[in-house]
Amino acid sequence: MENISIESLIVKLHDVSGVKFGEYKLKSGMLTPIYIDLRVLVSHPALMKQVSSVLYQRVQDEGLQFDTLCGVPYTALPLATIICSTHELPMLIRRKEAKDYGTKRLVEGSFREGDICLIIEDTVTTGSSILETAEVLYKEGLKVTDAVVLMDREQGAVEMLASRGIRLHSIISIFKLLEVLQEAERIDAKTAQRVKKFILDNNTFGHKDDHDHGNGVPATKKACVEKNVELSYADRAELPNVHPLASKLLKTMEEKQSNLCLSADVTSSEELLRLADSLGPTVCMLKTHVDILKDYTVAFTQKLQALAEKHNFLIFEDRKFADIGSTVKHQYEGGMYQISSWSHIVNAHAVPGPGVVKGLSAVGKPLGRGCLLIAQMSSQGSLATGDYTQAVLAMAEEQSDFVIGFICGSKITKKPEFIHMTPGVQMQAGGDGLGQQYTTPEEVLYNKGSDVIVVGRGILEAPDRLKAAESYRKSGWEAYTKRLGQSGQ
Ligand code: 5BU
Repeated sequence: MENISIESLIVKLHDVSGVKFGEYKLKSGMLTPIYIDLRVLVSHPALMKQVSSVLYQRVQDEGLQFDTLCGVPYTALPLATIICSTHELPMLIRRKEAKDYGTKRLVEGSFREGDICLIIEDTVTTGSSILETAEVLYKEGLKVTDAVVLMDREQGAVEMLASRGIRLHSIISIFKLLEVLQEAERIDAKTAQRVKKFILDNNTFGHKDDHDHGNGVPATKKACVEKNVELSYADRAELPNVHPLASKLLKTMEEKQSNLCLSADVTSSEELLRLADSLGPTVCMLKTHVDILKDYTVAFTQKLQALAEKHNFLIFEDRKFADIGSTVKHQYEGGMYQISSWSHIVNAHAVPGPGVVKGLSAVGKPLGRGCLLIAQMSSQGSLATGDYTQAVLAMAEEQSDFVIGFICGSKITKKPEFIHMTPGVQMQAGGDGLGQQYTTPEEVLYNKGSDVIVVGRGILEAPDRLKAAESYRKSGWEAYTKRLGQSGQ
């Protein structure tokens, strides 16, 4: 099969006006600066074939299991037909209206009770059209576990569908689309920025189109989704798209009632181990800078791992990888520190481009490790702002099988699978004279919507470290519960 690059596909979709920029009115009456309408595809058979082929490729890459396949009417109907015809798969057709004569079936085709039906869609905004189709299928006794979509406008569909038990696999994110079209000089930076802002401002779980479908989802969770209410750490841990390591972290946070990560910036390994043992019970994560230790040994990492087991916290080596993929692979796996062998989480700068994540992922993914991308920094004059932060977000979304979240000052995405971690935290706002800027736990967790506070000197320089850690844990937890309470949980 011809190998189709997503980049060339995006440009072709723009060529045929499947994607347009300007000012358009949505069904809801809202004005949007981007309009995606893939109905035109039927007039471009070669492109239609390519779209069907990337959709099917995704189905295969994900190893999705299903008995039959259904396209959301009408645009995705011919796409599903091509896929099914090419690969000889049984298909179902969902009627939009039941015929008022004859059998009055809403779903045409043969199937058995309990069959799994995979949904194919061209574009999603909030996910309501996929849900509508799924509900018609449920009524016929079919099951829906997954949906594959070409274009995701990223306005809450993943979360909304996840809360109803459907995993959404999207091929082109809107941020990727903008990046490619800007690169191809189809749109200017201003247009890209305007669209990004629109998307971020409108990325909500709740939407006018998402009415009550009453499919047996617990009332509270449904209400959360529809009223744009935050999910708890425990709920997020159960989301179908969540990375196993992020899920483990979220569960640990809930269990230990701690969203505190200790930044154990000490230079003696013995002191670090003592800290890990005494403060371990109060933290969900312990962050290291292994290269500041004056006496590193392999035995140290073994002891640290044992303490992480004993006190149930994750280890995060704050290595900030920032080289080409091939080099970071070696830095992560080899050298004297062999970071991948003992650290659950590492972080990386996005400066080199997606290759840095690919390189790290090649080593870490098979080991079940995860990575945080540095989307913003706490230091004064940081260059990681604005468009850069948005590009980091897009990069994370592209490789969410390894990127579990971000280092950032505030929440940068509403996708609940991603973890937001914020350093530069002390009880009193201020700085350290070397550029570090401090914000309080309350500000970070309640106002800025981050998930984890990273505290170093606020604890390390306190007269009683355990007491200080406990007070950061408590104040972090209170800020989080206040935020949940505020949003109606
Ligand atoms: P502090 O003592 O709480 O200021 O330590 C903060 C830690 O977080 C320290 O290890 C930094 O290297 C780390 N850090 C940070 O402060 N700001 C950032 O943007 C990033 C990491 Br990324």
